[in-house]
Amino acid sequence: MAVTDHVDLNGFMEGVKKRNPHQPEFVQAVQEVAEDIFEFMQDKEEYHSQQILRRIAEPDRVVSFRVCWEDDAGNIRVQRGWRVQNNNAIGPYKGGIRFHPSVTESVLKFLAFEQTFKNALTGLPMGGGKGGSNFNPKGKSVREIMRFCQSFMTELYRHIGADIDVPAGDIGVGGREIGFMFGQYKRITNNFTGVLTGKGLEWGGSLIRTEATGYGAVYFLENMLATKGENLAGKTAVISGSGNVATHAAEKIVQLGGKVLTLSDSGGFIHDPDGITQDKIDWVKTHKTHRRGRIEEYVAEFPRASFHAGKTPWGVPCDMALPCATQNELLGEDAKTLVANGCRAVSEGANMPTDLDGVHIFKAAKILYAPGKASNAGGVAVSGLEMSQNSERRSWKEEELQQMLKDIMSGIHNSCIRYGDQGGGYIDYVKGANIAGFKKVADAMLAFGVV
Ligand code: NDP
Ligand code: 2IT
Repeated sequence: MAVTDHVDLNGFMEGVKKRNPHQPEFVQAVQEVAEDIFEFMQDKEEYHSQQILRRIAEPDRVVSFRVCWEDDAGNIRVQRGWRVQNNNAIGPYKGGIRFHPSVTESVLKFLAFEQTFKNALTGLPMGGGKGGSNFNPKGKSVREIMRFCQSFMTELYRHIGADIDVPAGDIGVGGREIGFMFGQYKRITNNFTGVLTGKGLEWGGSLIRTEATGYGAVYFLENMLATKGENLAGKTAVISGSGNVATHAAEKIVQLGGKVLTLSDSGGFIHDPDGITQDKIDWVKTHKTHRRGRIEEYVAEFPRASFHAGKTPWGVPCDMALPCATQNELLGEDAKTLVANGCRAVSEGANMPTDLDGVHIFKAAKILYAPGKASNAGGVAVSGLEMSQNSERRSWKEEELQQMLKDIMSGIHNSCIRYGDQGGGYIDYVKGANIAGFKKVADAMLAFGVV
């Protein structure tokens, strides 16, 4: 017998809370996983005695650094940057970079923890990491963003590498920011290597990386509906967000014959009863990305739509919901409303958009509910394919990549069924994703001994 007896779930979570004070998002993410893993581990002594979950819930390292930059008016600004390297048991650390004023160490630790399971689910050899800064890109000029990215990379470069840690984009970080960061990395190191993903097609990027997260979330939704003998045709969808993930999820739903009713941003949501068609999605993409506009301006362009300031879209009756903005944007009350209104499927494009109450409500209602670590894994999966292409120094064709993305999403769906099938036609996708992701990482860690 080990020196200490096994703690139960409550005892384990008490320890996590004590060791991570004032980090509610991190504690929430660990709790959601631990609820399933403790059940799974009941008869698996080795995972207990080797303290595997305890070790995964303690990042390998958290690097925190100062980022100084000069704004257009000549003021010196000071931001905080981080890289959380959670676990590299199955491959180099891999995960996005987020620039948003809400970024804290807790947010990045939860994201890096989630990423560890998500990346394992893809079947590709990638560990889990996440980085970012509390820098707010809103209202900044392109030159200010460039100076910030360069300063951020001036510290980050020493912690990353194609076989060490490979960052990518996330909220507030798209192709432009990846370009500025890659340029600075190359300038400092003189090394042209696949150290970031989400790169431009001319300089080592992969086709369909931009679309992959949103498309993948819809492929996962399709897989879930197929278990009920259904498809997307004629079904209504409510989507939050209007960034990379939301607009590409909307695009794929429209392509597959569904009708998208809403999009949102931090100012509120728009409801278009006629459906947000491809030309309207194109308008939103240009408006949000290139003009850096607000979603409320949609109603001036498409007057049959309405704007609902300060609100989330979950009260709009729908068949399917796709939260694609940010964490904890869909609360217990929203989950109740969606279920009461007849929503049958939820596919998370964002990371941890549903709070713990909401997760429990979706599970109790036994609807088709996919957690982000399963349904939004298409983005990082194509990032993994970008890494492979960089290593091989070649580029695959679009059709090949599309097929690989579809195959990876249905592989994740199969893993969820394998560990989450509760019988009676109900699949607990949260449990399935947690156990399948955990098992792969845990078994690798067992092989390495106590490190
Ligand atoms: P973008 O920056 O492209 O878009 C983010 C969208 O979410 C914007 O519409 C933004 O509105 C909205 N948003 C951000 N923060 C908040 C907030 N606090 N409250 C309300 N709305 C908010 O980011 P992505 O589309 O890339 O990311 C969206 C989600 O998807 C995130 O959870 C991310 O972690 C996740 N994800 C992204 C992947 C990727 O490949 N990009 C991969 C897997 C997951 P506003 O314009 O007002 O800020
Ligand atoms: O949350 C995520 O999976 C991402 N932001 C994408 C990470 C990646 O490395 O492509």
